[in-house]
Amino acid sequence: MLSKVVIANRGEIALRILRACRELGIRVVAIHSSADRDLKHVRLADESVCIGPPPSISSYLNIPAVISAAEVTDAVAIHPGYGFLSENADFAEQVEKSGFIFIGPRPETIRLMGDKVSAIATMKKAGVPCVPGSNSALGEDIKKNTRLARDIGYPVIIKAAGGGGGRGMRVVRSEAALHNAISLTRSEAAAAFGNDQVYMEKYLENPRHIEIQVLADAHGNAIYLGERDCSLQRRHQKIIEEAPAPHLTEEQRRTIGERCAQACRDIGYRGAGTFEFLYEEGQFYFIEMNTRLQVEHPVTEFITGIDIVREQLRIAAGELLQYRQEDIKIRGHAMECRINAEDPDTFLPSPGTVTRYHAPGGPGVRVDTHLYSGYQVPPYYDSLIGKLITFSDTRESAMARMRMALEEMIIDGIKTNIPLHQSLLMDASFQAGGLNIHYLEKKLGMN
Ligand code: MV4
Repeated sequence: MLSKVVIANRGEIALRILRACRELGIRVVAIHSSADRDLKHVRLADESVCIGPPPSISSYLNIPAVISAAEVTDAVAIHPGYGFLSENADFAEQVEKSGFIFIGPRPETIRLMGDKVSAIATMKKAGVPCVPGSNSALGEDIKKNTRLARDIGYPVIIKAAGGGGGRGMRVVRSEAALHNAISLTRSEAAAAFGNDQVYMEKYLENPRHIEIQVLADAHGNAIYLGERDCSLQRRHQKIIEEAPAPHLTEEQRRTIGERCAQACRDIGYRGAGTFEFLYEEGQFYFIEMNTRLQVEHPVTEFITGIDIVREQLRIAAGELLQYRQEDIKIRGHAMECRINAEDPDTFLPSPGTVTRYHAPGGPGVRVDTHLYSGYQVPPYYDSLIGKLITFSDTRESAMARMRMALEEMIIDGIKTNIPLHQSLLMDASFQAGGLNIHYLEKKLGMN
C-alpha cells in the first residue's frame, strides 16, 4: 500500500480522504493555505505544510507549491480531491514526472475528457450513446453549419469544447439566430478557456441529469456502481442528489452501466470516474465525463456498500480491483443534501464563525463535514461546508430520515441553505421523484 499521501484539497473532502488513508494505514500530509490552519483535517494529519496565502490561485492551485510539499515530506502520492487541480492534466503530468503517483486517471485521459469534442468522439466510438450533434468541432462555413443544424433539428445548443459543467453554452431556437450564436460562443470560449473550438448538439428541453459511477484498475478491469440522479440544481450547482435514480429499471441500469464499464476498458481508464448523461423519454445521452472523485460519491457508497475513496487508493497502489460486476448489488435508497454557507433566500455566501454545531445521527445518517463549534468559514472558497446523507430501504424512508436529520442539525452563527432543503423535502413533486433539471429554478421563480 502507499506509505504517505498528500491531500491536495481542503474542507470536507480533505477530511474524507484523510479517513480513508488512516483506515489503510497510510500516513497523511495536509497542505493548506494560511487561511486554513484550523481545518479539522490539518489538525488530524500526520504532517501539514502551509503552501501559500488564502487565494486559491496562490495556494491550492499553485502546482509547484503542491509538488514541493510532496517532495519535502517524502510522500509517494497526491490525492487531488474534487475541484482545484483534480482535472488538470498538466498537474497530473507534472506529478508523475516528479516521481509521484497521481491518484486519478492517466494525464492523457484527463486531457482527452477535458476537451468535450474529443470526449464525445471517444465515447461514441466506444458505443456510449451520445446526443445527436456535430460529432466534431464546427468550422467557419456558414452554409455547412446551417445545414448541420437543419439536419439535427431546432432547437440546437452550441457548446465550447473547453467548457463543461454549464460554462460556455448557448441555446439556438431558429436559423436566424444560428450564425451569431456560434460566433458569440466561439469568442467567449476563446477568452474563457483559451480554446475557440465549439460544437453543436440537439438541445433536449426537459432532461434529467443522471450519472454513472465507474471504477477501473490499472490492469484493464472496470465495473459500474449504478447511477445517481442529480437533476435538482440551481445555476449548475447541484443541491440534492440521490441513488438509485427514481423510476429507472434494472434493465436500463444494466444496459447503460455495461456500456460505461466497457468504454473504460476500451480507453484504458484508471481510477474512479463519472459518465454524465442527459436522460429523456427513456434514453440516455452522454454529455461529459468527470475524471475525478465527485462531491456526491457518498450516495453510491451507501447503496453499494463500497468505499470509493478506499478503492481509489488501492487502484493507485497498483492493486487489482477487489470486486467483479456480479459482486455489486444495489440495495436501498440514499439521498444527499449539500449544506452551503449561504443565505437561503439570496443564495449569497455567508462566511463567519460557527458559534454552535451539533451533528444529527441515528440509523442511516452520515454527515461529511469539517465543521466544529468555533470553526471560522473563510470567505475565499466554495460555500459547501458539509453534506448530509441518509440511507434506508426505500426512497420514502430515506427522505423521512433526511427530514429528521435536517431538523436535528444545528449550525449557528452563519446562514445555511438548510431551510431550502427542508422545503424541498416537503415538496410533493420532489416526493414523487423523477424531476427534470429545470424544476428547482422554476420553483424558485427564476424563470
Ligand atoms: C445540454 C442540455 C440540453 N441539451 N445539452 C449543462 C451543464 C453541462 N454539463 C451540460 N448542460 C446541459 N447540456 C443538450 N444537448 C442542458 C444542459 C443543462 C443542464 C445539464 C445538467 C444539469 C443541469 C443543467 C442545467 C441547465 C442546462
